[in-house]
Amino acid sequence: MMITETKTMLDTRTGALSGKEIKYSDRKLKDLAGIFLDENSRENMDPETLVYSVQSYMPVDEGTRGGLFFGNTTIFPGKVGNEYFMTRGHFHREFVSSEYYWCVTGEGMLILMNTNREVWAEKMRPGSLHYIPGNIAHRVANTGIDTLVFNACWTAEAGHDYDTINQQGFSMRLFEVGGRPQLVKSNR
Ligand code: S6P
Ligand code: ZN
Repeated sequence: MMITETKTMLDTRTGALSGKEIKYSDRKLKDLAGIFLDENSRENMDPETLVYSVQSYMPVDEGTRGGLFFGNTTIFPGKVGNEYFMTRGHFHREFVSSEYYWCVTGEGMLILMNTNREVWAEKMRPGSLHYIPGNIAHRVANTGIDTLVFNACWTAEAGHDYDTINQQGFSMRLFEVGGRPQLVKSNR
């Protein structure tokens, strides 16, 4: 058997992926219309502000039975109004497809919502491990003053449903209230 080097590397101290198969995407304030509650504040901020960036390693085609994907997400510190910078959030198209998140650096909150629109959250800090059942919507907010980095592993069959969140949002949002993160009821 030949012995080879893997072409893909994960820096376990920083969470960063490297290698030519890694895909990169950036989400700036201009890409996140309708995601934060306070659209006025978002429109008054620099549209080029980077909110989060994602690295993805997808060694098999999307939809491959039994396949696994891996990701690294960096959320920058900041707020739109009083709402922390966060990911768009999504349901998986396949409700049987679960996911792991684990925090590498920074502090934040994993916001979860079931199909009855009940919301809860788990604190993220370096080393915290989060199991996300396949039918639970998930988004992450950076509640700290430094960047929040988390890695993720999900199935190639999962698929992403962003439309439901775009249309209905989460039923609770994470705001800074009196200097602390607090979940607050929201219509969208
Ligand atoms: C994919 C996984 C993550 C997110 C990333 C960005 O299933 O949950 O890699 O894609 O954290 O969040 P979002 O909601 O914009 O895809
Ligand atoms: Zn996911």
